[in-house]
Amino acid sequence: MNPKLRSMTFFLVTMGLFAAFPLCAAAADAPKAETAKAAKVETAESAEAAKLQLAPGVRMKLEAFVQGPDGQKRLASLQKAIAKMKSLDKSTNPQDFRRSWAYWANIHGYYGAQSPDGTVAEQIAYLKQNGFASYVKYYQGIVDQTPPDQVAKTTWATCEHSGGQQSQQAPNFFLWHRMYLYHFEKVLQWAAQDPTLRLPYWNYTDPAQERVPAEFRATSSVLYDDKRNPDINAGTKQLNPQSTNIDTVLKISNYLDYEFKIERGIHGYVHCTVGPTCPVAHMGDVPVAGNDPVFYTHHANIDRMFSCWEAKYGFPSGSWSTQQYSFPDQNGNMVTAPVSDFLDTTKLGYVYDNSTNCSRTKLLAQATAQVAVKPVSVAKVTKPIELKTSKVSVDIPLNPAAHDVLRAQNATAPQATYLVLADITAKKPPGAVLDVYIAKKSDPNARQFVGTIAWFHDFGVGQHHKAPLDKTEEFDISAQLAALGLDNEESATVSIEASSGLVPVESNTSPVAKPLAAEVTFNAEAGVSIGSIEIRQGK
Ligand SMILES: [Cu+2]
Repeated sequence: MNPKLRSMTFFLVTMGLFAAFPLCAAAADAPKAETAKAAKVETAESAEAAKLQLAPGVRMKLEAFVQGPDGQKRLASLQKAIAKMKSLDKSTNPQDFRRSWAYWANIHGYYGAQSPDGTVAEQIAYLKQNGFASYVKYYQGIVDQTPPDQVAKTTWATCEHSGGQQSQQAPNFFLWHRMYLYHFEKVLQWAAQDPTLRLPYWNYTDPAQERVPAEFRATSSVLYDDKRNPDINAGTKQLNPQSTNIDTVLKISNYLDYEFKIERGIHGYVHCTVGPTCPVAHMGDVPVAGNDPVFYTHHANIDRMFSCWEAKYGFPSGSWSTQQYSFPDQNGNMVTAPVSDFLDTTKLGYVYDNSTNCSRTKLLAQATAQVAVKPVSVAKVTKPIELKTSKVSVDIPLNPAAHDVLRAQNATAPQATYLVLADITAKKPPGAVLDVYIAKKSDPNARQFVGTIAWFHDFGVGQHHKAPLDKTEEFDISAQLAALGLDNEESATVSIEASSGLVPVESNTSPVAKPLAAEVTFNAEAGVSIGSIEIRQGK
């Protein structure tokens, strides 16, 4: 539409809205009818909204979402919405483009000349230079994006992930993503013409739900994405149920601490293992992760973990809560709001089917306020540990004083004991996550799983201008120590093993996942180094 015609139409529409006298120009009839129609839709929508406000919609676990005849309707609605959004990917109509699949992925991140993360060509060159040439094929079909207008310039590539050591550097990981999903869900509802549609969540914190849900693995489905680990798409591999256990993290009452642990832990782990690896498209590479439909079910579960924390500890507060973010709404208009508007999901019209019983065991019941006692170093190895091969074991000597602390720990458990891996660096992406185990030196086979270190957001061409990687991982090992009983041992053995992060599907019943060294593509050139390993009581 040329500018003259546009202002003419605007004038006529305005007249249609506000003029008390009838318009005589025949040309005015069309816009007037449009306006009336729009008003009608508005009314219907607000009536619907009022109804929904009384009873917030429920975001369900995927296995319940698809259950029974109603479930098939919900699934059809979700598929219809995504198909509709994808059909708008190349729309030149700004309003429709803002409701497209590509646009919403771009809000999370994108490649292009104007992107802070660089171009597709730059990322491909980065992969080739870093031993990841075999993964270049995953970038087939991914093209540079250009923000067409100011709304896109404001909203694209705005996702909040912490870029450094301190959680304070990105205190709005949870809330940015909650806003993102909120508006995304509104667009889904518009696209499916179904105001009851709510995002399902991938319930992988339940050990029975570690596979990518079947609906997302059906190759003919709009929910399918071929840019995932092939084994996970084939359904032969699944997430490691030990890496998705958030029980100890749920005990953290400090909000920013909890957010940081979830983000760097389970959130990054799921990204890198669905991967196909980090930093590779889609899920493993921040700038393009939002292109995979499973992204939104993953983040719905992360948002639920935020709700789990809120249900236990109340709404968090802090100076970060005035931070504002902008998103397009379902009509394509940009809306800006502070994150404090998004603390209570019932006010947003949704709740989770489970946000009060989030742990596998009843550990939450023990989450009493921790006594502030000075942290005690139980044992420490300060010589840097280099991962020149995919596996390394380190002995941590335990002296009599250490035994005393461990015995006292077992007796009264005043506070948790942690395994702290400090100053973890790598020059290149390792291509594998690291699984950490602890055992008695005298009985290495009876080892206990400690946790997983993933590299989401740590590598990729966009990371060039960021500070060098240096992270510290801290795992609560109180339960593992209780199981092992180290209080008479000369030393503990900590093993660090490169892993795909996935386990065979049939291992569901096995308590200790077997390592998958054979299938790991560990980049030995990555120069992974761990500055020190410490067993520490308290923090
Ligand atoms: Cu994410």
